[in-house]
Amino acid sequence: MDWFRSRLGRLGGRKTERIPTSVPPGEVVYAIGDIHGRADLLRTLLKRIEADAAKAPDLKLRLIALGDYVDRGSESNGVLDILGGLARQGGDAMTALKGNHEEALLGFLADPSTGPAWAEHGGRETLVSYGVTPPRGTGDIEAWTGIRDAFAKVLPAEHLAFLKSLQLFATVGDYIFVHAGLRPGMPLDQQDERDMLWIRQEFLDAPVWIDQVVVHGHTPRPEPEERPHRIGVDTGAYATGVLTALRLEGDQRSFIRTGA
Ligand SMILES: [Mn+2]
Repeated sequence: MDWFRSRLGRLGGRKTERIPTSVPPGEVVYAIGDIHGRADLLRTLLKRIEADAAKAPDLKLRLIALGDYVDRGSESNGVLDILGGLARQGGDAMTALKGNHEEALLGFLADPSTGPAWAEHGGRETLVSYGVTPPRGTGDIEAWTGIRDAFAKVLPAEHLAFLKSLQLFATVGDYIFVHAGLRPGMPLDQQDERDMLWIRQEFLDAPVWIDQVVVHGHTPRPEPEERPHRIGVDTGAYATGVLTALRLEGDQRSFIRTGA
């Protein structure tokens, strides 16, 4: 892929400079990183966001959740309750994006043969949070069909409606919000859903190729990661206890987080 990289380098040309980026005047945006079943941290972070927003009551508030709400942590049920409620109340003030783990949950509802793989990547904890006990080991397809049916029965209609409402990306001012990232070298309208939910290194290491900055989750880091073309907000909440939100106002950026 050397030809591709060198071409991107020519297109980019601004490897270290920060692109001038801002959100529209009069708005404050909070973009929340990967929650992964940590309803406790989400509640704490939302309180901190509420306190921060109260300092500037005239600004129009926008919340953007960057996906991966479920799996791994023990309270996926609780997380979908909170976010679904915000989405129903919030109108255009609340944007919830789709992560690869929401895709996996919806995939399991459609096709129970995906159960063992999903369970192994954190879906087991999601099922348990809804009171459904998955088979030991991989189990057989009949067992997983039974689990799918049991899960579909207990999953609240509001949770399912929320999961089906998730967007792939959002733009505000000079920022693009997406769960995993974008395929380097491609304009936004030619991006593929699979890349937006799954891409890692090719995006993370890419030079600048568009005039916007991508705000994303998906790849956990000990600290939020600010690069010329992207800002990574996933601080591995389910394992670290640190859930992070990026705050944007005018051309200013800062971070709000749980934990120390
Ligand atoms: Mn992810």
